[in-house]
Amino acid sequence: MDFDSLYSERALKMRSSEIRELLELSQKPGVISFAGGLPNPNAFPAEEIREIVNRILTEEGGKALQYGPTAGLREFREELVRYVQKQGIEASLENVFVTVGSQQALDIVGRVFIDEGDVILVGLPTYLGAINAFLAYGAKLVGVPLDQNGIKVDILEEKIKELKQKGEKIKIIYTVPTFQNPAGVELSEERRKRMLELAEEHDLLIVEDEPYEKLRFEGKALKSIKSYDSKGHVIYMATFSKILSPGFRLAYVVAEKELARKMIIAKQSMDLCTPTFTQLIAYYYIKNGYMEKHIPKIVEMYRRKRDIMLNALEEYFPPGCKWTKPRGGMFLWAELPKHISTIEMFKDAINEKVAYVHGKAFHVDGSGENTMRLNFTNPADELVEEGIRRLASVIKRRL
Ligand code: PMP
Ligand code: G9A
Repeated sequence: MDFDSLYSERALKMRSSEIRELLELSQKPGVISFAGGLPNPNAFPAEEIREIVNRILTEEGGKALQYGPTAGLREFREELVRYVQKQGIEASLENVFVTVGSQQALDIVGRVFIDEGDVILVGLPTYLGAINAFLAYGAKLVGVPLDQNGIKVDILEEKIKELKQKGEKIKIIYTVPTFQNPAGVELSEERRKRMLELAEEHDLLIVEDEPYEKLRFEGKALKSIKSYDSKGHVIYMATFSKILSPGFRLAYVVAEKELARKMIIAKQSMDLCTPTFTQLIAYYYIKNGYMEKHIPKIVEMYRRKRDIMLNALEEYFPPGCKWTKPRGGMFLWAELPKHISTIEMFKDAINEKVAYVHGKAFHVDGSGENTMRLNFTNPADELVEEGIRRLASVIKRRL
């Protein structure tokens, strides 16, 4: 049977994710993995969750185990409205809906807004899961370089003008403003405002994807682009994966109400509803004030791990390597001398029992072959140092 002839055009555009493929390899015994964006298992608040689950099953089992509304449980959405309002985002119930992780929200964005050839502007580098979700809908992805302050908005503006002149249909600017995945950098306040102005000027949407903004180790919290958005250009999304549990598969979107309605309709045929059980757990977790107390504990743990990684990089990495010094989040980004391919080097790394994600995976223009992403949150403290030591010896052999 020739299965290939049965696939849809869409399926033929789907690409496998290096991160997902690496997950199994990097979880092999003895491998120290800096690959996946995994929280540390000690950051999961199992005790509080046990207490909440017991109470839910005793008092609200009928609701917790039942189907729910596609947009999410009403009480949870109401809590989320209060939660985002505290961050300066103006929202009411009809602006907020719950999704199965922000990965689903990205997929919904593709489904609702993208026709074959529509342009989405993304960072160089950018989050691989977004690249793959958008490509599956036939998006044309155009990269804009980043620096320490995030996407370079002057180049963004040039690209928009250039693409428009060529008659391209630009729809979306996709950004992870705070502690970006993969580079760990932060979009400055000035650039946030400028990006919104550009979206307004050129009738574009901004997809503001913020899994990491609450994982701030130092510096002043910046306002989200959504909080400046009075005209409905910004679709904001945030997830509970990095601050509570990725196994819950819970995230939420804040969008202008017409857009939210359309996105909820798309979601209806994807999953009917987000699991009610985990929504209720997260609802009580926030409502009981656990979240506020939990986040500083994770921040402390992850700050320590970041410092261990930065110190180990200073100590072991050979001259000619550079890396970012993230002020929060879960990743840093390393650049090796130009002639080293982190794709080719990967097999040596696995032989030495250390894993990373090669940087080319995050570049929509095929560049970045001498770069890599390092996650510092998942391994135990002592393994962070040992892993960098192993990686350094692999690099030195390539020099
Ligand atoms: N967006 C970004 C930038 C991410 O880093 C991730 C997870 N690594 C996601 C979306 C998806 O997260 P989830 O589906 O677990 O909410
Ligand atoms: O395991 C995943 O796919 C979620 C993490 C994403 C990442 O590593 O960027």
